[in-house]
Amino acid sequence: MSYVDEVLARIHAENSGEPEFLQAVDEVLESLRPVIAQDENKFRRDAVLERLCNPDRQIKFRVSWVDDSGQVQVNTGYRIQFNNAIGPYKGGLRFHPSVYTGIIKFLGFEQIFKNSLTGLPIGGAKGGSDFDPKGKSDREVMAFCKSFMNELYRNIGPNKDVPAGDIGVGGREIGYLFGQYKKLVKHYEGVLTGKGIGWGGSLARTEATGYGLVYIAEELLKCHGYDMAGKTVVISGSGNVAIYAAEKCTMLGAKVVTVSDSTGWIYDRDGIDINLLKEIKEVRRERLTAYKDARPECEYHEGRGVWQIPCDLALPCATQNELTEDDAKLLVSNGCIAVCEGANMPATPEATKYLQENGVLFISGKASNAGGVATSALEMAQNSERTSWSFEEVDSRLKDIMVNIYHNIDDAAKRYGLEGNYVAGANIAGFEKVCDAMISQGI
Ligand code: NDP
Ligand code: 2IT
Repeated sequence: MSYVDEVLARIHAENSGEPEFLQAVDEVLESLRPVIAQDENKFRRDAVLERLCNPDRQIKFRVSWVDDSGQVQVNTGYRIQFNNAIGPYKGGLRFHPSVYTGIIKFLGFEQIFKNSLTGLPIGGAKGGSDFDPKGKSDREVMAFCKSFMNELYRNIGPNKDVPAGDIGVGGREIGYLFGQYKKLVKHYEGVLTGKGIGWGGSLARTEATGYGLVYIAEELLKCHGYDMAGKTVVISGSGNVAIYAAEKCTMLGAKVVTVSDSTGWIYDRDGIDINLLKEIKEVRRERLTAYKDARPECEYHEGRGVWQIPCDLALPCATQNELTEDDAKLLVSNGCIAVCEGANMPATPEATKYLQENGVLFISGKASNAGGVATSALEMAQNSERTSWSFEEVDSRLKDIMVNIYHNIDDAAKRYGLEGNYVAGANIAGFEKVCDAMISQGI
């Protein structure tokens, strides 16, 4: 049996209740076959793949807090520190009722390769809770965040592990978490990223994941003879990543015609009104039905459905496995040129395969959404220097990073005779740097 197959069998046997984690591992290890085949015995002897697929440590804790009625609520908190071969652990926190060990493991595993692709010194981790911020008052969110940090603080630090936002964790939550960390350790230090601009945050971090996604999409299109201007773009989600992807597409002269949330989706033929979307989602924290109320000429549909709308570029920016093989078929039959993942693992393996086999340019999330964590690393750099850079400075570094990622994954794919397979290119390029560091540092 090949070394890759041995490890896959072992990882599947040991993690059978965690389908999202297994999906992420399968994709990466399949891509690494040609790399491993070059010196299979050495990789096996060093147990490189087993070490990569088993987190350094998993922290799981109880979070008790009091709701507005006086009832005590109990949730579970997680921080999974996967790999720190190239820098301190880094990765977001997700607050969503679907969170369990398998989700955090898949995200932490992806984060190793993504962070490596940024070219910056950050290792891979992820955390979060099954807490659902939806419908909670500000005070309840604060109570939860403070209690969550009462456990998390002992495991993180600016040179150890630096969390940030993800689904359900934005500027408000980072503020409450930071306040409690500071209270507990009595240090003012850059332990979280995505902080407010007045207290250690970086300009352009809020925009970074969405903008970065569009910068890499623009480079991909440019290298294949297309221009962003005039393109029709379909986006899913309406959170941090979706909003700023839509904003940058619009700034570049493309037209974004859809957004979605977990209850429904909007089709706005005239182009999504970004300011209205921000007001509804970032300020009022309302559902997309409020967008329809404000713009009665657009269409609102319950459930899911954005991928049926004809487009040139599709940017899934909501959650894992939200773009299925049937959706991929619709995109292909409507003449879609490219799909770039804003979310983590939004396309199912079958969808990815179908898109690639039918000539759609496809960049996987660990490359295309790396702009968020890259800018988090820039926030860490600014905190270390006790300075802050201008929006233009951060934004131009972000753009350079995304353009570099595109060329690195393109080159890696070509080196292994897989030209145009950016999924394999991203997995290989992300792996090479981490693997070299692990081997250099010994056991
Ligand atoms: P937000 O919480 O800001 O927004 C998430 C959006 O996706 C919301 O519109 C939400 O709808 C929708 N959504 C979430 N879960 C589901 C679900 N199960 N079914 C349908 N819709 C869903 O999160 P972000 O924008 O930050 O994150 C979106 C994706 O991008 C995630 O995959 C995340 O891991 C990834 N990502 C985020 C980065 C960041 O910097 N924030 C960086 C890199 C990747 P609703 O409000 O109704 O739940
Ligand atoms: O998935 C991701 O890369 C993030 N949620 C951002 C992580 C970070 O540390 O900025």
